[in-house]
Amino acid sequence: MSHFPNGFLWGGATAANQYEGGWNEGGRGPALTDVTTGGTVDSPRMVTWIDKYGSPHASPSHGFTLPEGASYAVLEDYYYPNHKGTDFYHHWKEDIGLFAEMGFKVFRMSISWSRLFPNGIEETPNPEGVEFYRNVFKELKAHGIEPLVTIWHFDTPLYLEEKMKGWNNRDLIDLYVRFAQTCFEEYKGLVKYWLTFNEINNTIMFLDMWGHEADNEEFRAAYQQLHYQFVASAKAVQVGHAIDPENRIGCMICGITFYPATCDPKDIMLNRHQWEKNIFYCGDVQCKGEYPVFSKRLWQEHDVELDITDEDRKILKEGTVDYYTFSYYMSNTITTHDVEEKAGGNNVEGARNPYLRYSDWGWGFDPLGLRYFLEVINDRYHKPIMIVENGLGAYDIVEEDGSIHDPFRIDYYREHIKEMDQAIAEGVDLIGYTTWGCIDLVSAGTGEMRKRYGFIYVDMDDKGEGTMKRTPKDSFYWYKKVIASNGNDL
Ligand code: P53
Repeated sequence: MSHFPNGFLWGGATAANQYEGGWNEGGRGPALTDVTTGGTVDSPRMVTWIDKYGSPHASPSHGFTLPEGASYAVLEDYYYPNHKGTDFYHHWKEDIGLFAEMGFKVFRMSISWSRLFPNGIEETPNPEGVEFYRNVFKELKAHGIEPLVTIWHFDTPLYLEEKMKGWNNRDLIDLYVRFAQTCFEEYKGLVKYWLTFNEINNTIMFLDMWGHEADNEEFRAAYQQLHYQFVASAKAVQVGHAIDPENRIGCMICGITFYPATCDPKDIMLNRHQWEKNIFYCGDVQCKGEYPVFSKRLWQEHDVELDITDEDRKILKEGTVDYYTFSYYMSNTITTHDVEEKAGGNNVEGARNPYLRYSDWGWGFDPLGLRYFLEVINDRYHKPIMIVENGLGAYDIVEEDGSIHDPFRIDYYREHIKEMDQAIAEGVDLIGYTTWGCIDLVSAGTGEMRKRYGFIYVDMDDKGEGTMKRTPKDSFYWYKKVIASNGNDL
């Protein structure tokens, strides 16, 4: 018998910027993801813009800052995969029907900020946008599916990025809170589970990657942006609870399990500090309501002097989250020694782990690492936990008869679910599981379509061509069985 409790929230996860499309329909304004091109595993996504003399440019999106006087632009010679996503905007009824067929108890999605507030600064929301999500939530409810809504998933309105310096600006706090408050008010009674910021720790964790060495100034900016997001998140928690005490509002951390490559004490220490910087720093503030002691060391490393007020500290204290959620795809192995073989892959650091298999995008298959992460987080916070992303990005082949066989994906899930089961048996308070990209969508890291995660195939390629037809893969029927048996039939 499995150990999944009755009422365990099985489901799938998506994000507006990668799935919804309809980027210029229904009164929606643009977001940064709408001026970001597609890339591949080894060529970066680009941000497109025009300088003050009107000349067009494309720059690697990672670590990009818009020069003075320049503006973001959609340029003719480029393709922007997020414009269409996989078109949830026009397929939501059909897609929700398919999720219901799999037996989903919960569906994770995000609300596009610029669909409700096209420039982010409006006093009142765009009614067409408000209505779109209301219909979606009603449809989910009609199928007995609980919506789990991410308020911010990588898509700050472009206007705020361009004209207000994005999250470098303290004013973003109030604009975000207005957006969040609108969501809580409009969808009261329809949505109960909320997440304030997707993978909030990426700001620090990925700063120093892809051959980019961030300097102190960038680290200072990143810690400051994070602080404003923490305050915005904590305020949103308070507002959300005041509007409806039934609301359950969580944090969302990019969960990577870090291992030391050797038993050299220097590696052990580096690994501990890696967990603190990349994983605990954000979780501690959002779950415990104050900066952990080790923050001092992290700030000193980069001469950070935080703009933080007494009022901020009070808000953080009074706006702790109700539950902890995280994404989990892989572990990383790190060391102070020269690395013989690098892990490679996008969004991956450190050494290749000889005990693991790797995906085509270089992500290490490590189900036990998921249990490790669950145990650590359960011990640290004593709050309910949800895994809100997990999955395997892989190439799918459509057979001549139109079927898609994805045994590798089924294996991936089976092994991770076994470890979840074991964690629950040990007492970990795991309440839900939403697999990433339960229907194929655009990759965040590379902008590709061919990196597919779905139980449902979408006919759409990297150039944006295809019919958008939805087809269940073998994993669709497998996951349906898993849910129906509450994790017994794997
Ligand atoms: P893609 C890096 C490492 C782990 C998770 O990623 C990450 C990232 C950022 O790319 O992001 C989350 O699409 C994120 C989703 C994203 C998913 O992981 O690059 O919350 O938006 O799609 C998978 O394969």
